[in-house]
Amino acid sequence: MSKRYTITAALPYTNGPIHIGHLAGVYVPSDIYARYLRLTGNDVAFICGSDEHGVPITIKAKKEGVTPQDIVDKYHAIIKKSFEDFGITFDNYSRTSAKIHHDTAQEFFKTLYNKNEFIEEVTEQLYDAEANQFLADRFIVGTCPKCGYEESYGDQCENCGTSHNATDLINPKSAITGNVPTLKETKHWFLPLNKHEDFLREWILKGHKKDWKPNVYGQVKSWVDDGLRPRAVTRDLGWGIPVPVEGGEGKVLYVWFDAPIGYISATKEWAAREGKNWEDYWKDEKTKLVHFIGKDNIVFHCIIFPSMLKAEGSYILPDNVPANEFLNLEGKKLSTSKNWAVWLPDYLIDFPNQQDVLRYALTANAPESKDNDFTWKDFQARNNNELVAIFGNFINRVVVLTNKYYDGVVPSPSNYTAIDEETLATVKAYPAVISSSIERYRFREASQELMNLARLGNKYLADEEPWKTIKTDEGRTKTVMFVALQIASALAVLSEPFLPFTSVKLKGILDSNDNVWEDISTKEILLSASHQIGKGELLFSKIEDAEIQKQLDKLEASKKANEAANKVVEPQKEEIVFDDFTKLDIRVGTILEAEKMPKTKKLLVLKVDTGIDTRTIVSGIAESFKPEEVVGKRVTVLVNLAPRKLRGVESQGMILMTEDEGGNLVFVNPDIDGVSNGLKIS
Ligand code: B3M
Ligand code: ZN
Repeated sequence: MSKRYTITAALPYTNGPIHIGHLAGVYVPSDIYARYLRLTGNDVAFICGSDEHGVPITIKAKKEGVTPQDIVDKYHAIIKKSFEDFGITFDNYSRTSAKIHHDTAQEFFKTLYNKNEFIEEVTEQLYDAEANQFLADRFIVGTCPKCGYEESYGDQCENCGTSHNATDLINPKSAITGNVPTLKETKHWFLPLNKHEDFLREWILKGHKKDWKPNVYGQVKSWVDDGLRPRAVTRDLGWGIPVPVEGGEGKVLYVWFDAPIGYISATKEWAAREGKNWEDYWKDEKTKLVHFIGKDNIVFHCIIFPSMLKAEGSYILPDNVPANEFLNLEGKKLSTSKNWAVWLPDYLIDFPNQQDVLRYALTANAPESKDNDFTWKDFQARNNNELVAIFGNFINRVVVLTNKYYDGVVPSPSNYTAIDEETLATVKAYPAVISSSIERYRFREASQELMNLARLGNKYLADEEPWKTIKTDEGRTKTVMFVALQIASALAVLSEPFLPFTSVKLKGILDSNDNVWEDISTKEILLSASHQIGKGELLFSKIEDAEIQKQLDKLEASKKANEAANKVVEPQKEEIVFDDFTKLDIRVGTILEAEKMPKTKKLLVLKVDTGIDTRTIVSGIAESFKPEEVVGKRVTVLVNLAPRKLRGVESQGMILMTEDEGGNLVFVNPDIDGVSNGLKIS
């Protein structure tokens, strides 16, 4: 039954390009969903746009010495192009700097204002006197009151996801000057979330019944159970949408107030263009609203935005919010600022026309229920072992053999064997299997089912061996090739949500664009006898080790560059006089023996030849070195340090250590030819 869907994908901040984490978490799954729903005959508005307000953009602009408008113009264009390049089929990709959005957001604010849905209050807010600016959101960092993370932002802790007020932070510091902020009075409008607690509780419980993901449900429930408080929805900032009511001069809407309204403005813009009624997509109870987001956006989409919509009164609420967890890259958190990422424009330079490979690798390994790791090795394996060896190989064999045996004309089958019947029946069952996974937002599972269909095709050919029967049984060969061509046709249609570029190519190769999703299970024949197919072309090609190594090298280089840029060199200690230095007696030595100090984690007991004597030194290096690793090492020893007892063992000196680039302990190593133990370092 055809239904109306409004599908939104989180509006990316326009302070940088987008990377594989964004694609895996939000844009590929939402695109699979939207494509699938369109293919199955539904009325879909798939909505996104650039989030162009908020502090990160002003920070980036400051850093680059340009205006915030320059920043958003630049990245809006780059991001929009990436989405087009990767086949993300938004019906509208708008931007929050658009007039229609400013108008819509201001109108929304005014409606709530007129309905007395806000609390208007003069409160003390954090202020940076030197920068002459109020500090909110990312302009302020401090310790999260909930989890203790020391670099929490003013509005949200990136570590535990909690959303809080800037004044809740412990030890707050200005991100602009590093100063400890002062407090200064200012008027703001607050959305009293506490007032919506009962509604949220009931709605979320209802949501749970409808199978929200446990991670989403759990987070939301715990926030509501903790008790909600009023949240300021305006800010003292120069960049954003002006507050449209009296007393709002010089203030703007909080970015998280305006951004979700961006979904509505973008729908309006699209509807006007397409001659549709936008209200059908936002105000009709029969419409299903689904928000695709990453897990750090859950509170905004499941608590704040629904409270806003509820307070406004005329909108529907989300039916589901299938938030994903995070994708890591080679074992480490993706990070824009640390340049630990695979940027989409860069990917396409190194892997031109291979969008589907990335879409597939990210889907097959999507962080649906827990954080997951993207590794280049896995990417290579997904391509070589699945796309090339299974999907591509099957299609290639079918097309090559059809061209070879029948000049590309689909042969007529004769009687089906039980295997043929069973195979065709299995093909017919696939749309329902894949649909069921997609409708439960299990895109990984769905992608694996698609691959299973290609596997079925491969197995069928391997079992029936048309390349053998061609010599003995023409009729049988025709039947087998006919069945195989039906499987290829099914793949051309069912692959579309996941591998859209491949699907188009495959339909071109088969010269058939006639089938829709449900045809695969209802039609007896998908590709008729005597239909002429086209010439083959390879759908996928093998990715060599060298290409993967190049990507790993790139990451390594970016890690090094980042470490160099962020090296915090400790400030120099207090000045000393020469006599102070000459008091230190530092010698070259060799470790002769080493053993762990019993019942400790950190300590090794070393016997060291100092050139003067052989003595015992207790050193706190056991977490970095095994005893056998250090025996024979040349070391630098402070020999005239007053002896000290550690766990009952007298330590007679100290081995000098430092850290390498990765933060690992290393010896200050005097291993220079011709230098013998006991030599003084001066
Ligand atoms: N721009 C946050 C983000 O990119 C934010 C999403 C807005 S969705 C309305 O993570
Ligand atoms: Zn926290």
